[in-house]
Amino acid sequence: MPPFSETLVERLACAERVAVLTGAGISAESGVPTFRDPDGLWQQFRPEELANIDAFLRNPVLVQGWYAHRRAVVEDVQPNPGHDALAELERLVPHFLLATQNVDDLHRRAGSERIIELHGNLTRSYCADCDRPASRDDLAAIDNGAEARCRSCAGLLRPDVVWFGEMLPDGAMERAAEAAAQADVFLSVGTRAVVYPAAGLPLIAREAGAYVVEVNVERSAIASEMSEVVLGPSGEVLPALLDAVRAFTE
Ligand code: BJW
Repeated sequence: MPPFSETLVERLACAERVAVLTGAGISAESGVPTFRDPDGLWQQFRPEELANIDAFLRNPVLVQGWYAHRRAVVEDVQPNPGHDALAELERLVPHFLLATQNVDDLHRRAGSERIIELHGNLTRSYCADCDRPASRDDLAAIDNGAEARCRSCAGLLRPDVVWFGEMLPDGAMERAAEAAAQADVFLSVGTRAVVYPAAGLPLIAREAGAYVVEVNVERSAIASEMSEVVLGPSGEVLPALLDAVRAFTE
């Protein structure tokens, strides 16, 4: 017995519009640590120490080093069958949008194209003072335990990610919210759903009448609001769901 319902398969197979929100859990099976699970990133580092501008300005070497470590981790791993299934789903559905909270670039590497990166992308950096984009060479000082600084103005270089208290990229939330409000089916995959405004997207979809489904190894903060909760690793659940949708339409 698959862990999902026939209703979900039918809704997805017939959907004109599908929107998806992903979180750290979808990359867990690639070997990228999540944020808040027992072996997650923030068990070693408290979020308030690292993921806000004040912490960065107070201790740039620590924060730049943490992100350099994470860049190395994501460059060393591959997208998993969960990422692949979402890239494939995009090709099956007439109108599709994937909003990800992840900064690891794995959806793009899996072939997804209709992506909104709500929290930015770890592979890019820029100057915190003059906004000039930084190259990988500009970050070389980090490997020697020194501050990486802008070659134009000597400002500190920071990752192109969204920290607590910062605005999401221009228009990102608006586009994601519009897709959520129009979706026939909305999938919320591998997120604890505690960080806003991203965690509000499934609720926007639900309020607008979508069939809203959570895929997670455990129930999230908003599981009780879902039309259906599918418990299991996304790298197994999503390919199985895709197979079932294909079988339904054949
Ligand atoms: C699996 C699995 C497997 C494991 N298969 N599943 C409204 C209400 C309350 C607060 C706020 C609000 N609006 C704004 C706020 C403040 C704040 C906020 O949300 N705070 C809360 C914590 C209370 N939000 C912000 O500050 C946001 N900005 C903003 O709102 O701007 C407007 C504004 C500005 C100024 C003043 C006021 C308003 C910005 C939020 C930025 C979040 N940034 C981070 C860091 C990004 C950079 C980096 O990567 O370092 O984004 S925080 C971190 O959490 C990261 C993640 O994207 C995000 C979400 O985490 P996620 O993905 O849910 O990960 P986990 O680890 O928590 O969960 C993993 C899940 O996977 C679990 O459920 C597992 O079970 C599951 N799982 N294996 C399936 N195999």
